[in-house]
Formats: sequence, C-alpha cells, structure tokens
Amino acid sequence: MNNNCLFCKIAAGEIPSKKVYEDENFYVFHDINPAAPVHLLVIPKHHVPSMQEIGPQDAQWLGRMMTLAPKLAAENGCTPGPEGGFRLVVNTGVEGGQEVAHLHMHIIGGPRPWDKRA
Ligand code: DGP
Repeated sequence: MNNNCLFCKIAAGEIPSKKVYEDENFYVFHDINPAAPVHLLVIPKHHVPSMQEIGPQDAQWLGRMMTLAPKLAAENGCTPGPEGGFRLVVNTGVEGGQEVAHLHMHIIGGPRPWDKRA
C-alpha cells in the first residue's frame, strides 16, 4: 500500500468506487470517466507504478490479471462472440498517456459507437 496512491486507497476501500470484482490479489471497478458503455479498471492490490517496472518475476500475477478479462467483460455488458469483444489497454508512463501511477488495465467495450480514447 502506497499512502499517496489513489488506486491503493480505492483497493483498500478508503476511497469509494463501484466495485465489480475483488479477490486476494486484484480489485476491479468502474472507470469514473467511461469511454464506452463498459469501462472497467483492473488493478493489482499491491502497488506497482506502471508496466515500466515489470520484469520476469511478475509473469504469474500479470498473467492472472489478463485471464480475468474475458469473464469480467462478459459479466459486465460486453457482447460475446466475434461480432462483440472488448479492448484491453494498459497506458504506461506520461508519454503512454498514463494519468494514475498504479498499474491498471482498462477493459473497454459494449455496443458501438464509442470513442477510442483511454
Ligand atoms: P490512465 O489514463 O490509463 O491512467 O487511466 C486512469 C483512469 O482512471 C481514467 O480513465 C479515469 C480513472 N479514474 C481516475 N480517478 C478515478 C477515481 O477516483 N475513481 C475511478 N473510479 N476512476 C478514476
């Protein structure tokens, strides 16, 4: 837990959020500024600033984080099948468009049209 980190505080329940899933390692909630009908954020509960700090030792939990996506997408309104789908986005660093310095994966989807931001 990083006491200066917004997403650490959200994962700890210190700042309110619209939670859709939680387990021992991950916390998932609705983005406050959705770019599409479905816009979720998946965060690890431990503090990692961004993908720039990731190395081989992180393969296991990062893999688990990715595998959460299809179930969360389907359960929260993304259309199943090849005509549906969703986007996964991990903005990294300032030049990568990252605004909150706690690694997070966007799950973005739902019936189009919607913009390509996030
Ligand atoms: P990024 O640009 O990849 O760092 O995305 C950060 C996202 O976090 C952005 O889409 C808006 C969202 N966000 C920022 N502050 C809050 C908050 O306090 N609550 C929630 N639910 N989302 C937030």
